Amino acid sequence: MRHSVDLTGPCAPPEREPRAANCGFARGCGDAQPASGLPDDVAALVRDHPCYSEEAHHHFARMHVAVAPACNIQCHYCHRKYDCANESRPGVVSERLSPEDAVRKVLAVAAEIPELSVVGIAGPGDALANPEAAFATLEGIRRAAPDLTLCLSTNGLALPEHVDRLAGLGVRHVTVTVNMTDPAVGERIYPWIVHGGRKVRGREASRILSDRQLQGIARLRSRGVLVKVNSVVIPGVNDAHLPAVARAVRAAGAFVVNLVPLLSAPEHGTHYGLTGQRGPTAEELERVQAAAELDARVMRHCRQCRADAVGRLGEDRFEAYTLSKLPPGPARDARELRAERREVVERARRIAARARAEAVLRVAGAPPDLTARVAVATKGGGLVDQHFGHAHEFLVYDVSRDGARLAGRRATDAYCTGGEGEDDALSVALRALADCDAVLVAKVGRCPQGQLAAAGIEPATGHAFQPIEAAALAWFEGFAARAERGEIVPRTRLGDPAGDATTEAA
Ligand code: CLF
Ligand code: SF4
Repeated sequence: MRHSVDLTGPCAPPEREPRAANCGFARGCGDAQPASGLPDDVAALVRDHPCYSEEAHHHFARMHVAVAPACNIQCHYCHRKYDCANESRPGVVSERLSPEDAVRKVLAVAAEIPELSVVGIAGPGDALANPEAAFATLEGIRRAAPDLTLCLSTNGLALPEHVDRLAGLGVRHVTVTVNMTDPAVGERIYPWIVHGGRKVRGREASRILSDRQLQGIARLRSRGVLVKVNSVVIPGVNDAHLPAVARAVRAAGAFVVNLVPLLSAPEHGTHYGLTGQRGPTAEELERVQAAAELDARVMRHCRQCRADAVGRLGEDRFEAYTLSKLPPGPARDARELRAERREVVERARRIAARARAEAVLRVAGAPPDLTARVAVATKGGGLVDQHFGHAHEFLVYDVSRDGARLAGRRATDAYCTGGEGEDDALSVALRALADCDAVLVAKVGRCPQGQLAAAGIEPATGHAFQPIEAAALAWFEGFAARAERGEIVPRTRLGDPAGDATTEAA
């Protein structure tokens, strides 16, 4: 069942004129910035960055080098002592690196993963609270592998004084985590900061932090750096406030906003985890994203990476690249290999774009208010090519005659382990996909097939190995035809966001 969505709450989007189907602006007429169709210079900056471009994340990999152990603030959702190889969340890291080791590791990884396009510093503390190590690392990578894009993530407290050096080094992508602009909200997230050599607490701490974050974003923008803002969605603390945060950071010059769910399991040992502060449901997260999207471009494919993550988003290969496992001696220069991989990706992109355009033409006659939600199992590479039982996550797309748009991702446990189906994992997957009309997979076993169908989720293998968006649209073509023949009653129609109708087989 698609859950009903309460759009009357604090995050409800304000009333607005309906948007024309061909309109590229999030707010319809009056918006200052198209949701798509970027200026050429910006398009070039996001094209191969797996976080700044949803499409690029199918093809390109990133790696983080954990050279920044210290932090200058405390967030109630952070506890960096905890480490677990199965854990994927910011701040978690298996080993810390010196700048020299970081450069050595980057070159070793780049020699084996030609789709690597970005190297970032994302902790485990704050990159700019460790400026010597951070800049020595960035400079070393810039010298050794100038074709790799440099990226950095920070809480923003020490950002204003480092903007010029970052820009001078050719860093064009910086993420700032902004969870509030209102200190009354901030004092419930940050117990203290260290500023000017002293510990500051309470609202004053959040006021200083917010001022410096907005100042830093504006300075970065003035130096031509693309700023991504991450905001942690904390129900009952800042969820209602985040649309205002999105407005403020966009006004300061941020390019995209990434709203990520609070992770607060008690075993993580964080203040929120220990005091019972929960994270948002998938539905709550989507509601905040929809409200923020009225004012800013919103990222929906974040995987909340570890500070030592390696590989494409959604795959974690960090264990294969610990220092003790790196090959001895200098790594080979793999620049040519990376250039060849870029050409392969360009060919795949052209094929996917052609398939998408053809599929959009085929669904052009579908009712304008008809929409469906489909989950996709993919190994990466932009194809529907994962077995249902092997999927650890599904990408969820909203599909209509205008195209297929990523709505988010749903993490699950792989149902099939060692050839056996796990009932518990199947229940997790069924819950995760409860609001989907179909799941597109390369293959699916008979048992899960039956249970998916019984839950109102069509298991579809007819689009295996097709590019994702074209596959989703091709499935939608059949869905629209069945709806027209009266064989199904679609549970949602565009303009009926409550989505509380049910799908019924005729
Ligand atoms: Fe890393 Fe962050 Fe750069 Fe990406 S991650 S520093 S912008 S290269 Fe990406 Fe990971 Fe989400 Fe970050 S998926 S947590 S947004
Ligand atoms: Fe942890 Fe990052 Fe917050 Fe510092 S800024 S306390 S490293 S989450």
